[in-house]
Amino acid sequence: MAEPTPGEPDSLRLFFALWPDESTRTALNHTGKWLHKHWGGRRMRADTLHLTLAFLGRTPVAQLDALLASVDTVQAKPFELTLDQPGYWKHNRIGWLGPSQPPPQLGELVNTLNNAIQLSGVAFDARPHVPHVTLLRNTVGGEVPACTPVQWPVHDFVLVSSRIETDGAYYDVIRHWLLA
Ligand code: 2AM
Repeated sequence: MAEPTPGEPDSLRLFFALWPDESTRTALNHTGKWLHKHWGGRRMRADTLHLTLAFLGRTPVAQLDALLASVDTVQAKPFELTLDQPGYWKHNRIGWLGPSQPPPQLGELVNTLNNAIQLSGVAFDARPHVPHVTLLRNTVGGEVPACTPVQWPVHDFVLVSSRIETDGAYYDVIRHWLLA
């Protein structure tokens, strides 16, 4: 089990995500600029763009080894994700891009991951998964414009630790798993 290190936090704010390759990141960022012209708000920094698979929230560092070992058993194949649907949530003023037709492999990956997290003993509130990449915060939304789809070849997923700073969120990728 991981021992707490003096000066290090004893818990981390964690989530699992699809993390874009450079060309997908560039395309997502381009779409973010375009959507910002329509809807305004605050654009997400390009280096933060991702699609959350499972959100754990504050997790004791002492449980990290068990979590990693359990997720090491996840088996899933690479797949192609088409993000073609801009959307807006009024309750949190988020503007996002998602798949109008999520591929079955995405749902299977989320389910397998949820099971692995639960088996690891980490307390976890699995909510229904709505696949989306947040592009804008504090946006007013509006008419949904027709969008050039972003093609995302998904080959891996990652575990991310997030720090909330005054100027936004900063993400550290702790580990990545290949889909094969
Ligand atoms: P959001 O972009 O829609 O806000 C890091 O905060 C990531 O975890 C973001 O993708 C965020 O989604 C997601 N997230 C934050 N809180 C969450 C929660 N309670 N349930 C599910 N996902 C959450």
